[in-house]
Amino acid sequence: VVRDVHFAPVDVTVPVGGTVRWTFDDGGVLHHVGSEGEFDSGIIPEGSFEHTFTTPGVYEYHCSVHRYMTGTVTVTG
Ligand SMILES: [Cu+2]
Repeated sequence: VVRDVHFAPVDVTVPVGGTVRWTFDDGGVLHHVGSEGEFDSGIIPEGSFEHTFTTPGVYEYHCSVHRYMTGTVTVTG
């Protein structure tokens, strides 16, 4: 969930093939989730964004509107 200018939880772990959904629920405040070369939600005020992870690794992502908003997705093999 994207709320209070924060990702909650900040860090998640999923198996290969797992999908992570970010739900934008911050009263219309514009946010974004993106990981260079991996995924990019665009800047949106509400709704949700999903990405399916097909390669193991640790993916750091951030909100380009609020650079201090960061999180990680760990994908286990
Ligand atoms: Cu943001």
